[in-house]
Amino acid sequence: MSEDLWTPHAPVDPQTDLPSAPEAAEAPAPGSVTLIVPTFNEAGNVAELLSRLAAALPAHLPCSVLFVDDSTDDTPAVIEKAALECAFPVAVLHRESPEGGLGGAVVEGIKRAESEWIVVMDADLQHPPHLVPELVGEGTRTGADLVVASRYIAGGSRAGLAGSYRIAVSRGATWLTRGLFPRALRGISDPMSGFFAMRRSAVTADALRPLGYKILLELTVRCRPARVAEVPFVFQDRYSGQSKSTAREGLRFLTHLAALRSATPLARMIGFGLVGLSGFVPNLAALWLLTHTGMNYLLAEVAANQAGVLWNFLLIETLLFRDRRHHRHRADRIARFTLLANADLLLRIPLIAVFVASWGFGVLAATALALVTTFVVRFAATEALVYLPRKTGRAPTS
Ligand SMILES: Nc1nc2c(ncn2[C@@H]2O[C@H](COP(=O)(O)OP(=O)(O)O)[C@@H](O)[C@H]2O)c(=O)[nH]1
Ligand SMILES: [Mg+2]
Repeated sequence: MSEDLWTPHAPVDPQTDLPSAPEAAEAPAPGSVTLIVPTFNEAGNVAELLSRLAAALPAHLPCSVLFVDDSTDDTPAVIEKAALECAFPVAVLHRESPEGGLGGAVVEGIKRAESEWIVVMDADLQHPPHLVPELVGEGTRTGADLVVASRYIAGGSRAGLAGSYRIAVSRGATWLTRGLFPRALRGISDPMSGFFAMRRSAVTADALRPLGYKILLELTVRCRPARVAEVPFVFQDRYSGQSKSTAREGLRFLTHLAALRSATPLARMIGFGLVGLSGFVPNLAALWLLTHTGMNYLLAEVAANQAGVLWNFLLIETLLFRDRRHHRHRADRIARFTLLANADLLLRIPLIAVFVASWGFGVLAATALALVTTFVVRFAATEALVYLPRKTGRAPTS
C-alpha cells in the first residue's frame, strides 16, 4: 500500500489570492469533515467531482477529501493533478492489494480520518456533491450520529439506476436487508445507499469486517449509531465510465448478509442447523448416483454422507465462519469438521440406547432427543475445535 500525505491547500480568497477568512458560522457550527471517496478506475470522473465539490463546500465547513484508490489505471495521477486547483486538502491512498473491495477501501479511509464527521460518497457523480453540506448540517442540527442520503423518501428518487433489472435487484436487496435487520435499520429507508455522513466518534473501526459494496449496512449493524436522520436525494446518472458492480458483487452481498446475521452464537447455531438441513440434498443426490452405478448401498451411504459433509463444510465456511478461518489450515479444518460430522453418527446410537433403556423414552422421542443433543454438541465442538484460535496463538503459515 502506498500513501500520499495530505496535499496542503489552504483555502484561498479568489479576489486577493490570500488565504480566506472563515465565513461567519451559523449556529450550531458544523464540525470538520473528511470526505472518503473510494475509486476504482475513475480517471474520467475525479476532476469533475473535485470541481463540483469546490463549488458546493461553504468556506465555514473545514473539509478534506481522501480518495482510497484501488485503480489499475492512472486515476491517482489524475487526482493529484486536479487537487492542485482545489482550495481544500486532497489526498490519495492507493492500495496495492484491494482487500474488502469498496467496503474495505472505505474502512481504510475511516481509520485515517480524524475529523468530527466522515462523509462517504462515490466518485462517479451519482451522489450529488451539493448535498455534502446538507448531510453534515442535518446531523449537526438534529444531533444524529448518522445521516443517510435516501432515494426512498419524499423528494428522493433512483432516477440514475440504469434499467428495470437493476431497480428490481436494488428494491429486492433493500427489502431483504430490512427484513433481516429490522432493529438495526430502524429509521433507515435506504440501507443500500453509499452516500452518508457519520460522526467519527460513532464508528468502531476495529469492529468492521467489510465485504464488497454495502458499507453503510456494515456500519449500522456493527456500530449501531444511536440517532439516525435521512435526507432525500436523486440518484444521478454516471458522469463517465462504467459501473464496477458485477454479478459476483451480488454473491458477495449475500455472503456479507449471512456474516452479519450470524454474528451472535444463537444466530450462528440456527444457520448451522439450516445448512445441515440443506446437506440432505447433496447427500441423497450422491446416494442415488452411487447406487445407480452399482455400488453396494451401505458403502454408498457412507460415501454419500461425505458429500453432505463437504457441502456443509463449504457453506458454513463461507457463510458463518468467514472471519475465523485463518486460525487453522484448510486441510486441518476439513479433517476436524469431517471427523466431528462422522462422530455424530457414532455418538447418536449409544445415546438413543441410553435414552430408551435408562430413561424409559420411546424410540421416536429418544431419536429426536439424540438428534438435538448431538446437533448442539456438534455445533459447540465445531466452534471450539475448528474455528476458535489455537491455544498457542500460532497462526498457520500459509
Ligand atoms: N477503492 C475501491 N473503489 C471501488 C471498488 N469498486 C467500486 N469502487 C468505487 O465505488 C464507487 C461505486 O462503484 P460503482 O461502480 O459506481 O457502483 P454502482 O454505482 O453500484 O454501479 C465508485 O466510486 C467506484 O470507483 C473497489 O474495489 N475499490
Ligand atoms: Mg456508481
